[in-house]
Amino acid sequence: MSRASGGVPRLLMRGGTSKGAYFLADDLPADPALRDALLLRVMGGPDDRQIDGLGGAHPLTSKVAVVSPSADPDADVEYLFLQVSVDRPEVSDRQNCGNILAGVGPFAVERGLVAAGEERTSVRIRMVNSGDHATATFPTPGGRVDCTGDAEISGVPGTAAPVLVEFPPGAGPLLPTGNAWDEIDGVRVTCVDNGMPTVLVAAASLGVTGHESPADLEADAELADRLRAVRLRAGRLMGLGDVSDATVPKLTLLAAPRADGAVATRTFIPVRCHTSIGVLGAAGVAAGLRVEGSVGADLARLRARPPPSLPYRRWDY
Ligand code: NQM
Repeated sequence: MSRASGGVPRLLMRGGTSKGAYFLADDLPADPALRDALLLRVMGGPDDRQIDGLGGAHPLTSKVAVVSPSADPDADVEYLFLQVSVDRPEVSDRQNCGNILAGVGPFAVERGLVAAGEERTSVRIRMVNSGDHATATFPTPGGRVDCTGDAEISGVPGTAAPVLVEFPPGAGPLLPTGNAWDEIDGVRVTCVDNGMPTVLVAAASLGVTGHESPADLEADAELADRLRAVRLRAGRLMGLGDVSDATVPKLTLLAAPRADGAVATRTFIPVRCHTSIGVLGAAGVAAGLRVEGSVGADLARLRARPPPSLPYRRWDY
């Protein structure tokens, strides 16, 4: 039997390559300290195995969405993303999450915040962490959410219903330092923010290929030290202040692709290495590579002319 989670209704859902617990804001304590204490208990932390909760013992499976009706004329619902630390008693709202975003629309229909259409439903979402907006469209045949479908993504076995997520241009600058590249500790980086503050680095400039497994990269202590130093300096350059305890910016190693795709990536989020890639992180890589002179532009196999909406629109599942 698990420790008490207060009988709070929640849905455990996969969004893209992540998994999390989705709550209605009204079902959680309004006081953030009480809410966070409850969420730590629900997810089972702090504990390396999250043995007594819903978390999957990795940051990618220890995520929470808090959803509520929106008073914003451009949104149907508000989505607050919370990262629940696995091994520390911490819950952070300092970043957004595009993967968990993919589940917000279906959740809003399931929990009665938005009425379903007969074939598909679009839900306009305000992302509380960043103030940005997104619209998610997904199948609702016969007015019910249907999670089955034939859409596939790397990193997830099987197939599921597609969720189309559209992002209008964000308010902030794409290049927070104002430069196509900066040099930190002798390493050239491109600092980009297309919904997720991310530092792009050529893997080779840190002495790795970028094709190592996430486990091998995580085990490289020298690499971890260099990444930490670069990230702390980049955080200040990006106007984020002291990021030593923050989960942003992320650090993405870039390499030429070995198979299909435009570029190979390995992203540190920021200590563990992502086993796939985040949605907003990928939008940052895609937009960053289009900046003339950016790090990685010479490694990527880019199409001559991108579709006009490429940086802001993508499918997620
Ligand atoms: O970049 C994990 C994930 C993410 C981020 C992380 C994400 C995004 O769930 O949009 O989804 O970077 O902490 O994959």
